[in-house]
Amino acid sequence: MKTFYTADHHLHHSGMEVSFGSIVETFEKPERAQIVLSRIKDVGLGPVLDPQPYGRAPIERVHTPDYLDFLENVFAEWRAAGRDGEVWPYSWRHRSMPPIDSPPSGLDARLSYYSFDMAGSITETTSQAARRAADTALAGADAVLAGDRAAFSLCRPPGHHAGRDFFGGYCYLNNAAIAAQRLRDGGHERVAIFDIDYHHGNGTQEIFYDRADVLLASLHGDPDFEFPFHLGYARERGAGAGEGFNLNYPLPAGTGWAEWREAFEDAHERIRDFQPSALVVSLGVDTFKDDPISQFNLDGEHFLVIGARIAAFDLPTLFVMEGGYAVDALGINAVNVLQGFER
Ligand code: Q9C
Ligand code: ZN
Repeated sequence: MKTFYTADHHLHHSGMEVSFGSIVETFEKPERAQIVLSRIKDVGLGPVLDPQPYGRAPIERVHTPDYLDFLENVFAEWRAAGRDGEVWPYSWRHRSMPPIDSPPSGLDARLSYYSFDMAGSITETTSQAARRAADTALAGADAVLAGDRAAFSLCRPPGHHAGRDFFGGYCYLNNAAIAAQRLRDGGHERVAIFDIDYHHGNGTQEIFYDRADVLLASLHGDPDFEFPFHLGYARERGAGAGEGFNLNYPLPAGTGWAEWREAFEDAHERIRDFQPSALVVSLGVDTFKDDPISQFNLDGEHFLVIGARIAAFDLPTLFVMEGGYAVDALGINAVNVLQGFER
């Protein structure tokens, strides 16, 4: 299968993050995409293609124009305010404070309006990198629309925590959602998103929550103990027309292959019942046993089985890279899914 990739992902690199009270090098670093790319070349998965620039229109099918403006301009605003370093939000609207529905004018208040955490910062070129990751997803969707059985969008930064108008969890633009919408706009009437990243895809859930044309199934660490903490419970099943088209599988810390696979097979069946004509896989491999920020116990060989079971849908399939932070094994694990699919 074709891989879509651009070296422009280097335009995003938050230096640090706070992990359990310590300042550490960010887990979401450029080496992640490099190691996946080199594994793709080592195994000869197929051609590696640079995505074209798509402009804002296909991204605005998912994200709001005011949020895109904010991402583009906030770094300059930060500097103009006389601040050094990268752009970081740091204070959010607590449940005791009444919700608002339009952006405040002050810089810091607006930063919290458009975010939900400080997993990653906004650098001078983060918006450009995120836009190129979205281009990477769109190019993969277009390959599938053009008739490819499958494609891999090697996106970085990742996307599934980003909502219509907010960033968080290392994510700025929701690459998988942008691709799913592209498939809808290209003629697929029902698109399923299978999110197998370790974390709940809260951004993807927010984007499609009231829609019946895009089904989201997500397997993840139970939000009672795991990031993003506030969303991802099984009781969240969609709203209005979208009722029943959002499926969450929260799983306990320590989940191993047998239990994970059972949830995966249940989701697999529900996706088949939905009868989609195309599939987007939010491909995180942070379910790996040695992942430094996660608590599931999948092994390298299991990713081959996952790929084979995804192939069994017999659907045009777009894989979109999400998380995975055990960098040494990341290339093997992610590409195992793709090789398992092709076998
Ligand atoms: N102490 C994705 O996998 N919190 N995002 C990390 C580490 C943020 C994960 C805390 C995790 C975000 C795309
Ligand atoms: Zn993740």
